[in-house]
Amino acid sequence: MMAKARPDLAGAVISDFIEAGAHLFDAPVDPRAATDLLAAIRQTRRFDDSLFLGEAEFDADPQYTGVNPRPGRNLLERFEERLGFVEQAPHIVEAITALLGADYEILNKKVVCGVPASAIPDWLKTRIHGNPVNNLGAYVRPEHRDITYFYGIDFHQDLIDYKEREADFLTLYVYLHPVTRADAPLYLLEGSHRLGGSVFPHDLTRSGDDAWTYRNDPHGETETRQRILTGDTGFAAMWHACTLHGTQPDAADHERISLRYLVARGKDRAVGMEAVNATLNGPLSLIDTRKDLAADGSAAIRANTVLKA
Ligand SMILES: O=C(O)CCC(=O)C(=O)O
Repeated sequence: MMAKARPDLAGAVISDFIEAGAHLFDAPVDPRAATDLLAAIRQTRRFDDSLFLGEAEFDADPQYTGVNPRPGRNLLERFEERLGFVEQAPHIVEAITALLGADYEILNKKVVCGVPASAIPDWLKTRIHGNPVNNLGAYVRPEHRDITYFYGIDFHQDLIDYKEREADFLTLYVYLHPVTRADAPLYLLEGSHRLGGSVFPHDLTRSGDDAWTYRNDPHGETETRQRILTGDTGFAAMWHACTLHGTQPDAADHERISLRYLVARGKDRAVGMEAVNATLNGPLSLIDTRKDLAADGSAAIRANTVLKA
């Protein structure tokens, strides 16, 4: 049996989820394997303006939905046998098991790219300026939609994609190269999960250098601390489905490439997550999760809080 990464990692993970709604791993996943995977991902395309449709091409038939990776069009399907450095890493397995039980299931996994400003055509920059969710899938050539591309995304909960589902899952995020302040690091609002599910966009007011007051009417308000997730190759973090997080547009001149997993409990009772969820003062699921979109899936609200972070 392999040694535990840290004494009582399981206990630390559960108490971190109760307190902060997130756990940042002390130990990375294997940096060499991460670097090798990154090189293989970079071989598959140029991360520049060749990713995108032309303006006239886009306008001829705008498609705002169904533009994310899906079974049969997901780059990670090609690299399945290389993912053991994450999926079988003893500390990752131990931490997820503590929260979700031994029969946990990967709901979804994909490569996420923070696209640098230099790669985005001018016509597209003008269109997306100030939008809260700049998932660029709509503008990406269909053959490249096996990755999710972001140019920043406002503070949101990952519950946003799961109407009427209980917050019984977590997100695991892994950096495949060093991520500095300039590489669109994740911004996480510690403790924001405590107010449970909340409709996007969220009611956040800056209350200090790293602090935000967050309201989830009628469930109350809480003070949260902003944590910027910079990290080295193989840095890993995971958070609750109700934890607010977001990214600013990528200010570096190169892309940020990460792995994003959603992991849910199986059929067993998930003792750790139940203990976490018992501490929340708000709904565990939502009928509607967002009110920022028009009927065709395009942005109907132009406002963005994470840009003020
Ligand atoms: O990687 C990013 O830029 C944003 C990712 C994110 O917030 C998400 O996938 O939920």
